[in-house]
Amino acid sequence: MVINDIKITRSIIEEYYAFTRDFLDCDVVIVGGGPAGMTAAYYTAQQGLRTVVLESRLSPGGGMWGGGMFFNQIVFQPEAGEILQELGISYTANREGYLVVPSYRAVASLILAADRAGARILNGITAEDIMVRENRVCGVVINWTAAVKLGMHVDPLCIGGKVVIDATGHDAGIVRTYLDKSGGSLPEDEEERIRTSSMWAAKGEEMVVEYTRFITEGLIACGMSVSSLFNTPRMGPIFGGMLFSGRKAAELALDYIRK
Ligand code: 48F
Repeated sequence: MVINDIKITRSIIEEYYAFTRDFLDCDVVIVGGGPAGMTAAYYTAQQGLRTVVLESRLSPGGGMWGGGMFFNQIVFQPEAGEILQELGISYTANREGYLVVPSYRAVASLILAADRAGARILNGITAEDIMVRENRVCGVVINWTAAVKLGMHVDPLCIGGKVVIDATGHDAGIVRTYLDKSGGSLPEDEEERIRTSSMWAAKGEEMVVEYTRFITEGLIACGMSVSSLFNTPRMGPIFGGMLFSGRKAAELALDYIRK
């Protein structure tokens, strides 16, 4: 074959257009491609929901690349084995009783699982705002991360979804935008909120799943964004809670959409 530069360019543009066109108005928009968002994407896509993951960086994976303090091993509690197997993430059970996976394998396998389930992953794109109709979150406003970072004056586009999942990690950027704009507050009594966010992995892992929930109509928080919003204890470098939270977010989205 004689390689043709123009055909290469046309292939990229046409494929990207085809890749995104049918997902501009989809079932589930997941903002953030870390472990929680990718797990949610796997489960919603696998159930046949049209799912888009928006990731502001070039590489999805979020905080999973770095393991603990750059030691690139990801630790899961044994209860996460069932999800790891379903996602096709092979692991070693170590003598401490934990499941361990090199971070690059964990991230690569998660991305592949979500992709094979049918999720569309759009990287290098930042969700910078939300769309709300009749008190229901129904999509996000997006722009190229490069344009956002350079402060370029470029108008954004948008992606509509029946459910938006905030899986943005510590930022909880989508929920905070919603709270800022609506003047709303989190759906919990003050008393119920945990006031400490210091390290306590067992409690943190439990609470991140318990507090994975709808913040308002059409908007779910999952993963580290839940911990950040509800000040739950830090779980540090254990990741099972992120997978369980992502799976719970997917189940909530499925119930909501099927009602
Ligand atoms: O931070 P991140 O990995 O969140 P997570 O999936 O998992 C948390 C763990 O990695 C770790 C932990 C484990 O115990 O504590 O921290 O909840 O992934 C969040 C992703 O969202 C992207 C960000 O680049 C990262 O990859 N992101 C954040 N804000 C936006 C966004 C945005 N506005 N638009 C698009 N992507």
